[in-house]
Amino acid sequence: MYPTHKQIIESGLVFESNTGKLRGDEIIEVSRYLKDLKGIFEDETKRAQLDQESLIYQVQMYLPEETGAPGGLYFGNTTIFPGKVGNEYFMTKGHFHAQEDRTEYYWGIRGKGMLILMDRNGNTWAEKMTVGSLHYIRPHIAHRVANVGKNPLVFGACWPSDAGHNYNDISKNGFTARLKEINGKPQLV
Ligand code: S6P
Ligand code: ZN
Repeated sequence: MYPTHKQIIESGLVFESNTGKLRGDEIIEVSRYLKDLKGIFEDETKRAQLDQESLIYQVQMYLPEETGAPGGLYFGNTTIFPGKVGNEYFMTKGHFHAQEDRTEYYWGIRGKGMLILMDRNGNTWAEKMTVGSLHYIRPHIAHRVANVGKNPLVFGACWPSDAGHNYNDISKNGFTARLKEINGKPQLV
């Protein structure tokens, strides 16, 4: 309902700063299980052998504008559970934005992660994600996050309502480097 003049109201939305959880009537939730991540990890044989019903990550989103509307902002969080497929950490699918010049903020809320970034020239690098770290994702940069810790990783996200998602390029070609645990440490190889 649209507010009337001089009315004081509740926002109806809660962002729990310590857990990163969103609460409100219009929050959308998406869960990604191992069965949804075919072709994402290097060792597809290993992925197929593991329990397909394992929950790998969950996303909460608040999408107050119509998809594709210019000028709006979307807000969300992602929780990635700890684990690996072989020596590759559990991670999000990763994407470019469909409108590739659209940018995004990520920030660390809980746990330890790595934001993996790739440009159109095939350079891949990563930013360490920790509680309170802030990450600006520039135009034309593919992004995915891996949990490199022993506890769930939670991070927040804010992106334009006309960004959209291009998952195709990543599912076809992947990133040009993979984040693996080597000698007990995360390394891009
Ligand atoms: C949307 C934003 C996040 C991701 C989420 C899951 O632009 O980057 O909300 O959607 O972290 O990752 P993915 O790659 O499966 O969409
Ligand atoms: Zn994005």
